[in-house]
Amino acid sequence: MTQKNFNQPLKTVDSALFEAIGREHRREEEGLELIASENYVSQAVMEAQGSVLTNKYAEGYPGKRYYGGCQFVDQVESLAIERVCKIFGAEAANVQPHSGSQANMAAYLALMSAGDKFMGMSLSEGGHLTHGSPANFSGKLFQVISYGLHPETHRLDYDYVRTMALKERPKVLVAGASAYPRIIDFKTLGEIAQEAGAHFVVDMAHIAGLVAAGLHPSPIPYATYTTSTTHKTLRGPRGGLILCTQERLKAVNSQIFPGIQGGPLMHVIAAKAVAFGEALQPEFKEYQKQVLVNAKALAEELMALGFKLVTDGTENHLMLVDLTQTGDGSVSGKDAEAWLDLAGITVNKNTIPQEKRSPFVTSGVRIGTPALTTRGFGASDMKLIARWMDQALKTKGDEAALKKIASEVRELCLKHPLYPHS
Ligand code: DSN
Repeated sequence: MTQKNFNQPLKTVDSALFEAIGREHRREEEGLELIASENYVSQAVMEAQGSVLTNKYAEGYPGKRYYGGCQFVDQVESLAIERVCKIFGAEAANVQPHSGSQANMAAYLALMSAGDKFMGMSLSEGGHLTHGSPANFSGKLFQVISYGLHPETHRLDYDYVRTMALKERPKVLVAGASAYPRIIDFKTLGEIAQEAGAHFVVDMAHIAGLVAAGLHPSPIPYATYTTSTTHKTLRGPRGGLILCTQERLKAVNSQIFPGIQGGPLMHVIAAKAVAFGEALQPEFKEYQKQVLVNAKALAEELMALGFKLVTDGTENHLMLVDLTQTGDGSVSGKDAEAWLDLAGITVNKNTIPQEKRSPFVTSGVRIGTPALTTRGFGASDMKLIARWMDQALKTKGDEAALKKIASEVRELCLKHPLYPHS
């Protein structure tokens, strides 16, 4: 070996790194993870991601690579493609996107040129950066028409989307959200796109696991391209994917490679294949059902305690608290996030419809149940968690009171161990 310690474990060769990872491990074990876009992967997914596949260059696609020695990574990528197509009933897939953003970029570039017009949900009303935010490539490269929520119901305003689409005639209509607690009617949006002569692109990142389990309507029959991340409700490694018909595959494949990416992360693709295999098991459906049961239980208890939720509830894995109408209305999303963090409860501050504060402060928090459900928490735990959240916000940041909640949180969490300690 040319490198000293080549075969030694991290623990013995790099204690600074080992300890930082250990601290994160402890944080994950001892706290309540309620960030709606996060989840915990299985040991098998982690094992695949930590495998020798990280060593391999494999530019190209299975059977058509620009490097030798790709016979085994071809098997890995083919398995991932086969499994994800089976999960979603899609004809074809690209499993190489390093992230959801890159999946979206490739889908857009397969359908549009710079300067073309598309419609997407605005970030402040629940959309995603890549759905046309001026700070993102999507808002810089294309002309964007944003749509939001109905000003009173705070639900998607399909009539408004139709009116705007027929008036603006975008090349692409993008659907999907990062902070929307209701079912999205992909059929109607697909029909609107068709009426307007636009392609329909769906970013189902948040709800992919629910779609996989048949618990949210699927966009596949309506969308030219369906994109997703793999690490949210789908519970795989951090990454992205694109689904489409066989006919549409070539265009998007060439946008991913050589368009915007070079060598695929084969170790991550292997981990995606493992997660897709897990999503094909009957227990995955049971897991997703429980995600919904838990979200409903948490939402109901929070509302019973006086929390105002945007749209007064949830039909998916997440809810959005409107802090302007909760308690005395003075707590910002930033404060709530910080105080809950001290109590061992991790959420993220989030804008609410018609937000008046800046995105760094906000008037809301977004809460989701995928991670805790993976850990085996049930509806009665959700009630307890809602009460802790209520207590935490009422402390107004009193550190001693928050630490007391954190110790109760820790006690509950230790009853649901995640991974073996290294
Ligand atoms: N940043 C992600 C989320 O938290 O929803 C979206 O990609």
